[in-house]
Amino acid sequence: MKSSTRAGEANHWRRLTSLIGLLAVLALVAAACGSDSTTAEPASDGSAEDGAGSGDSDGTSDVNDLSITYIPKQLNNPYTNVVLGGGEGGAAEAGFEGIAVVGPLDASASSQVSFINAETQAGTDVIVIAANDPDAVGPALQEARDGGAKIVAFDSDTNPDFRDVFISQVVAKDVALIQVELIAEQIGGAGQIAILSATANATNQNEWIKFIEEELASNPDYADIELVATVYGDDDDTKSFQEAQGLLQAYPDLKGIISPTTVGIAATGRYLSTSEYKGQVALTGLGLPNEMRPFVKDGTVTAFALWDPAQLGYVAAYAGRALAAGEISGAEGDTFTAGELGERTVGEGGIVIVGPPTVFNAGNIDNYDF
Ligand code: RAM
Repeated sequence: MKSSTRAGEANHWRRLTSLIGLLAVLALVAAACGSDSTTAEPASDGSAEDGAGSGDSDGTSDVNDLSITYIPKQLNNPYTNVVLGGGEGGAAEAGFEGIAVVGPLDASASSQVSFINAETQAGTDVIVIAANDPDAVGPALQEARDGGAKIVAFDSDTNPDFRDVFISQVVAKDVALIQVELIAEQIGGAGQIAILSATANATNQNEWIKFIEEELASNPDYADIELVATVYGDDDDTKSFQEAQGLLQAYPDLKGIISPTTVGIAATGRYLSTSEYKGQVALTGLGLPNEMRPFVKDGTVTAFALWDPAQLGYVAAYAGRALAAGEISGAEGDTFTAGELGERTVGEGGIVIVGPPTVFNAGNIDNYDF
């Protein structure tokens, strides 16, 4: 897929997704208040019409007229839809007047830059971003902050220099450990494994992979497991499918695959389920229960993990509100109330943890609908 970032393409996607109901809340709110972050015109004095440009001198904004824009890694990813469902609900509940979602169709390093710039131009008060690259988005985010915007990273962090807080789904090391435990169990503690990741730049996957490698190297329980390859499906379904196929061809003795991305694990599940490797080569990682259900039912997959993606977007909205209202600065020890999820504390490094991961298997997968 081309790494096009044209605003027209984004608008097309936003209209399309609104039409099919995925961004229904956004459409309603935006229509009601006339807010459209990519089309807002600068005021005649040259400052932005709304939000950051009209922020108070203490760096906070009028709390009754706040705008928030979500910039996910990519729009065409089912995981993104679940996260944003929670985000839009949380933003409306938290009292944001303008709520928008913009973003690229692919997760390449610089694909979000033009979207950030458009938000700066529009004077958006809070930008919530899942960074495709920790540094490529840096200068654009810095410019947004210079204009008064608060930056909430979620799902995939930026370099911490460029954001106020990072809303992390789960403690990063725990995400790694759970996947190592699952694969070890599924291959009987010995043999070759591979990782099929998202993009090579993704901060979240790279953090988890680092901990996976460390755990494999240091825990004697895993001494007989050999990580033979890490490949990247770029969170593109077709590329992920092909990478899975390539792994099995290149490593005939492969016993298992960890795919720490919902796109990668679903594509790999699809490949394995109709191949001779079904039930022979284990597959685990991070997946959406609704996408993985057929592969659990048909015996391709035994168990995998994830958190509740909607909560991630929801907590990000409340963190953004608390930042823009000047209630928190993102410093360690700051607390804010995340609606019905209750009080959250900003931890070391400006990180807010949302919740524990869940392991899904044949026994519980039907209890989940996302
Ligand atoms: C994919 C994305 C996302 C990640 C999930 C688990 O949808 O890479 O960033 O958090 O997988």
